[in-house]
Amino acid sequence: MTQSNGEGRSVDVVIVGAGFGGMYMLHHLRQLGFAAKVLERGDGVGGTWYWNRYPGARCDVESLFYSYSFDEQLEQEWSWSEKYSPQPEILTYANHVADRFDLRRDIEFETAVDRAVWDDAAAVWRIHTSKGETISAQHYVMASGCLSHSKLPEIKGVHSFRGPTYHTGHWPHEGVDFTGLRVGVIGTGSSGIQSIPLIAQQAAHVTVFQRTPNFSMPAGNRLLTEAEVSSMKADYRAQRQAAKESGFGVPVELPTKSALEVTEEERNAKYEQGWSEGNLVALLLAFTDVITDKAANDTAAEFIRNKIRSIVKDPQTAEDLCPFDHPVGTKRPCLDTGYYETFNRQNVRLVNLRRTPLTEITPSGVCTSEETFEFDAIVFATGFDAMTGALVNVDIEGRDGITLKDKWKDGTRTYLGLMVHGFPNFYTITGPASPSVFSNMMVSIEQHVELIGTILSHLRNNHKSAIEATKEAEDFWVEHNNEAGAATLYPLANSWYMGSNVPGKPRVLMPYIGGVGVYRQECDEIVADNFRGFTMRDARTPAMA
Ligand code: FAD
Ligand code: N01
Repeated sequence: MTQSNGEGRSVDVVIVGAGFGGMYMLHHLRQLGFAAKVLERGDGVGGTWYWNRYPGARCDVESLFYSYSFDEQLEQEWSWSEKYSPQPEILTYANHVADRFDLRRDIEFETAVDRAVWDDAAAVWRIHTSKGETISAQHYVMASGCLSHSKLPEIKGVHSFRGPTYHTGHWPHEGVDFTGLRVGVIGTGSSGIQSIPLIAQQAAHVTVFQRTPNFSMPAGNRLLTEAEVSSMKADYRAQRQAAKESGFGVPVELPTKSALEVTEEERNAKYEQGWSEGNLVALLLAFTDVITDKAANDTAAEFIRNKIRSIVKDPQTAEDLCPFDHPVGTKRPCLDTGYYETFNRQNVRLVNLRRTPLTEITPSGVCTSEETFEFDAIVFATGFDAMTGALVNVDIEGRDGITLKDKWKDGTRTYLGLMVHGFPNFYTITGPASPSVFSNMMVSIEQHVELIGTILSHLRNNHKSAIEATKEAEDFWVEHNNEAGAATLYPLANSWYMGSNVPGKPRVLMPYIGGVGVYRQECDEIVADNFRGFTMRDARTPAMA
C-alpha cells in the first residue's frame, strides 16, 4: 500500500528508471501484490530507446528475441517489422507495453533520485528526489541502466565549441538536420558506427575522429516477412526457453571445433556465414576458442580486417580502419549498415587519432597535433560510464554510513550482480558481475526482475523485514566473476567492459561471462538452498544479524 505518514510517502518498493528493467519490475511487483513507484529522470518510458535517438539507432540482437517474453498475449499481439528494429519502433513498443499494463499511473517522470539512505533502525530506505521529496520504501531497486550515464571525452576545451554539439546518448527529440553542414564526429563505437553513414548522407562534409578502430560487420538488416513472424510466434515458447538456457541470451548452435584444428577454407567459410547473416554471436561462437584463445581469435580478426580492406578503396584509410590493438569481441563488436562503404564517399574523411592525437576543441572546431578543423556541428559518440555510472551517480548510503561509491572505489563488489553486502534490501537489475551486457539484455532483465520478485515474496511470506548478502558470499562471487573473466581474452582490451574508458575507474571486467543459462542455474540453486549467501532479519529484530 502507498501510505503517507506525515513525513513523506511510503511504498513497498521504489524503482529507479522506466526502461525495460523498471517497467517489468513494476508490472511484476504489482502482480505479486506489492505497492511500487518508479521514478524516472526523463519524461517518457523506454530508457535507452527514449534517450538514444541518433540517426541509425537500432538494436543488434534480433527484435524477435530483443523483446519481453513474460506475457504470451503481448508476444502474440506485437509484430516487429525489421530484423533489427529501429529506435522509433522499439520506443513505440515500450510505450505500448506501458499502456497495455497501465504502468504510467505508478511512474513519476522528470523525477531524478539524487540520494538514498538506509535507515537501519526502521529497516527502510529514505529516497530523496530532485523534486525535494523523500520517499520511504522497504526495498529499493536500481533499474537505472548499464548504458545510461553518457560521457563526454576528456579533451581540453570540450565545452568551448560555439556551434551545436550533440551526444548520441541524449539526442534531441526533434531530430537534427545536418544538411549543408560540416560535421565532426568523435568516437567510433557502436553509436558512431550506426550514425556516421546517415550523417554522411545528409551533411556537406563529415570528419570522423577515430582513436580505436572497432570490429564491425554488416547487419544485413531487412524487413521481416509475415511468414517469419508467424513461424516465430508459433514457436515462441521453445525459442524463449532456448534463449534462457543459452550463453548470450539468443539460441545458437554451439561450436564443437577449435578454430585451429580446421583448414583455412573451412574456417573462413564458417566466418563468412556469420558475416553474411549479420550475426555477431555466430561469428564469436563459430569455434570453441574464438573468445578464449588469442591465436584462434586472430583468425577471426584477420577475416574481418580482410573484409574491411576489400570494401574501403583508399588503402591507407582501410588500414586505419583495421583494428589491431584488441582481440575481436573484447570490445563490444558492432553491426552496421554501410559503415565501411561510407569511407569511399567524397564527403567523408577519417582522422586516425593514434597518429595525430586530438589536442583541443576550440570555439570553431577541433585541433589535432597536426591540423585545425572548422565545423558547424560536433557529434560526440563517446559512450557511457558503463555499468556503474548511473549507480554511483546517486549518493547511496548503506548500513553504517558506507556509500556505494566508496565501497566500489577499488572495483565493483556484488553478490550475483544483484545485491551488495552492507546495503540491505537494495537490488541492481543487470548489475556488475551479472551477465548483463554480455547478453541479450531482455533475457537478463527478466531473470533479475523475477528473482527480485522471488526474494521479496519470500521475505513477506516469512515475516522478514530485510535481506542482505553476506561478506563471504560477496567475496566468493567477486572471485568467481574474476576467474571467469580471466579465462577469456576480455582483459586484454581497453574497453568499457573493463572500465577503461573512464579515467581513474578501476580496471575490472564488470559483466559476468559465465553465460545466462549457467548464471540462471546458479541463482536457482542459491534460492533452492534456502537463499544461500544471504542473511535475513525478522520483522521485529532491530539490526541485521
Ligand atoms: P535503461 O534503458 O538505460 O533505462 C534506465 C533508465 O533509468 C533511464 O531512462 C534513465 O533516465 C533512468 N535513470 C537513471 N538514473 C536515474 C536516476 N538517478 N533517477 C531517475 N532516473 C534515472 N541491449 C541488447 O541486449 N540488445 C541491443 O540490441 C541493444 N542495443 C542498444 C543500443 C543502444 C544505442 C544502447 C545505448 C544500448 C543498447 N543495449 C542493447 C543495451 C540496453 O541498454 C538494454 O538492452 C536495455 O534497454 C536496458 O534497459 P534498462 O531498463 O536496464 O536501462
Ligand atoms: O560508446 P563506446 P557507444 N578522444 O564506448 C571514443 C551499446 N550500443 O555509445 O575506443 C577520442 O563503445 C572511443 O574511443 P576508444 C553497446 O553495448 C549498442 O558507441 O576509447 N575518442 C570510442 O570509439 C555499445 O558498446 C548499439 O579509443 C574518444 C567511442 O568514443 C555501448 O552501447 C548501438 C574519446 C565510444 O564508444 C556503447 O556504445 C549503440 C576521446 N577523448 C550503443 N573518448 C547497437 O548497435 C571516447 N572516445 C545495438
